[in-house]
Amino acid sequence: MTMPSSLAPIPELYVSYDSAQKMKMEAAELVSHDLSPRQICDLELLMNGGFHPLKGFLTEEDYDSVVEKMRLADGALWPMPITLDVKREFADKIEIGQDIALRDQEGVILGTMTVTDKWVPDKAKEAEMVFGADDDAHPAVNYLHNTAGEVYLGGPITGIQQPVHYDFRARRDTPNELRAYFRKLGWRKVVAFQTRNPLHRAHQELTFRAARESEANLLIHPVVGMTKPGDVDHFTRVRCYEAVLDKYPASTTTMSLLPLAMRMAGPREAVWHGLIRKNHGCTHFIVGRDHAGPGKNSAGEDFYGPYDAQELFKAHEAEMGIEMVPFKHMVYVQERAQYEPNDEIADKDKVTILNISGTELRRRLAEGLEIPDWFSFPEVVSELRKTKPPRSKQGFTVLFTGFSGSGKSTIANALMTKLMEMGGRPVTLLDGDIVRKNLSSELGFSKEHRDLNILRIGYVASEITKNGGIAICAPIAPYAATRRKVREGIEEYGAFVEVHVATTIEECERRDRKGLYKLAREGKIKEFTGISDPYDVPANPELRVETEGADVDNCAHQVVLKLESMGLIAGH
Ligand code: PPS
Repeated sequence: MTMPSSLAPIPELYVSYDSAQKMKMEAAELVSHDLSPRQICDLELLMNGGFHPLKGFLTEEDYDSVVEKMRLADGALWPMPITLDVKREFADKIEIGQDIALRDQEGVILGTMTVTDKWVPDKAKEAEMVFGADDDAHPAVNYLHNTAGEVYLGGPITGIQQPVHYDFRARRDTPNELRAYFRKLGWRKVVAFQTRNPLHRAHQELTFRAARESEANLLIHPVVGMTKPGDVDHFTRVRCYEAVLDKYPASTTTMSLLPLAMRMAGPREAVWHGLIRKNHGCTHFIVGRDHAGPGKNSAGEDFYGPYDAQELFKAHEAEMGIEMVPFKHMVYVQERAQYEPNDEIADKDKVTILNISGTELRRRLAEGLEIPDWFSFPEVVSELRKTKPPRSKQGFTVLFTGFSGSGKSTIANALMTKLMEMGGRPVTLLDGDIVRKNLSSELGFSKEHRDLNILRIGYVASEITKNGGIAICAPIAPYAATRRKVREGIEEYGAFVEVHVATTIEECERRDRKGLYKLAREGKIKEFTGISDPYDVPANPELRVETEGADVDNCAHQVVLKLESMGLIAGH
C-alpha cells in the first residue's frame, strides 16, 4: 500500500501576498459572483489544497467523468462534483475565457476564476449517480434542485485570500499547517476521526482504541462548514470537543476544524472524506457504520446500506493512499463499568449492555431528563443543555389569525399580560396595528403587501423565538401559504402555535368596532378581508377559539392551557 512518504507541503492555489494585493485591485473591475455559503466552503478547500488535485471548480468534462465514474477526466479518483452553480441570468452575461471575481457574502474578493466551461447540468442524472436517487428527501438532492443555480461554470481558480473566520481561529488549520504540525511533533502515523456530532464517551473510547490499534496519533477533525440540517450548531459542538480533548492521554491527540460543506452522500462521501484527510497529512481514517448517511428516503427506507461506505472505501483504499480503520460499535457493559466493542463481548448473555440512542438523547435533552455519566461527560451534557434548554425555557411564537374585529388583539393583549405575570421569558406583542405603524407603514392591503407584512412579522418573531423570547403576533394573516412560510421560519428555532380566532364574518360585521365594515360595504375601503378580499380558514391550527359567548379572559385562558399541554410553559 502506498502511504504518504513525507509530509511535504501540498500545492495550494494561492498567489503570493504581493500579487494578491495587486490582484485584489484588478479583480475589483471584474464581473463578480457572490458565493453561497456552500461555495465558500468549497472554495476554501480548493484554494488551500484540501481538495487537491482539483485546480478549480470542475469543467464539464471533469464533471461528467466524476458523476459517471468517480474520476476526473485524467483518471484521478475524485468522487464528488465540486461545481460553481449560478443563476441563468448571471451565466448569460459570462463569455468563455472571461475572468470573474468570487466574493464572500460581505463582498470581500477571495479569488478569481477563468471561466473555461459553462453548461446546463442534467441534475436528475447527477442526483441518481452521485447521491443514489433523485429524491428530494436527500439533503444534497434537495439542494441541487431547490437551491443550486441552473447553470454550472467551471475553470481554474486563483486564490487571493482565505475566507475570514472570526470563530475558533486557533483551531483552524490548512492542510499545510497540519502537515507542518505533524512534522514538528514527529507524528508519522495519524488517524483522523470525522464527525458532525457531539462526542460522548463511546466516541472517545473508539477513537482512542483506533489510534492505539493502528499505533498512530489521533486527529479529531470535525466538520464546521455545513452539516446535516438540524444538527447541533458548530459553536456548541466545538465547546464539547474541547472538553473531550482533555480526556485523551496528553500529546497523543489533537483537534482541528474542517470548513467542509458535507453532502451526506454516504459511500462517495466516505471516499471524498478520506482523500481530504490524506491531503491534510493523515495516514488512517475511521469509517463507521452508515458513514455520512442522509437518513431515510421519501419511502421511509435508508438511502444506503449500513456498510456501503466501508466497502467503497476498502475498494479504493490502495489507490487513495490512506488506510481505513473500521469503526467499532462500542457499548457500555454495566457489570464491568466500561465500554467494549460489541463484537468482542463473549459473555453477552451474562452481562447488562446499556445504550442511549440519538433519538433518546434528544428526547432527554428536550425534556430536561437525566443523562447518565456512563453515557457522556458532564461538561458535554452541560454544553448541550445550554443550547437545548427544555421546551418550557425555549422561545416560541403564538400567531393569532382571524378577521378584522374578530378579537385577535384583545385576546393577544390578555395573553401577554398572563404570560408576563408568570415571568421567566420576555414577551413581545406584534399586533397588526402596531406593526403597520412601525414596521410596515408604507404597505397597503394588496396580496403582495399583505404577504410582505406577514413575512416581516414572521422574521421578527423568528428572531425573538431564536433568542428565547415569546412573540405574540396578531395580524389578519389571511393567506395559508404565507402563514406556512412563517411557521417554517419559526420552527427552526422553537414552537409555532397558530390560533384561529374563529369569529364569523357576520359577527365581526355586526360588532363593527372601528366602523370599517360599513365603509367596506359602501366600497369606500377596497380589498377588505371577508368582504371583498379572501381569507383562507386555517385547516389545522394548534387551537381554534370561538369568541361568541365566551369572554376574553376565557379565550386567553384556552391559549394558556394549550401552551401548557405543549410543554411550553410549566404548569401553574
Ligand atoms: S394583514 O392582511 O394581515 O396584512 O392585515 P393586518 O396587518 O392585520 O391589518 C389589518 C388591520 O388593518 C385595518 N384595515 C384592513 N383590514 C383588512 N382589509 C383591509 N382592506 C383593511 N384596511 C384597513 C383593519 O383595522 C385591521 O385591523 P384589525 O386589528 O384586524 O381589526
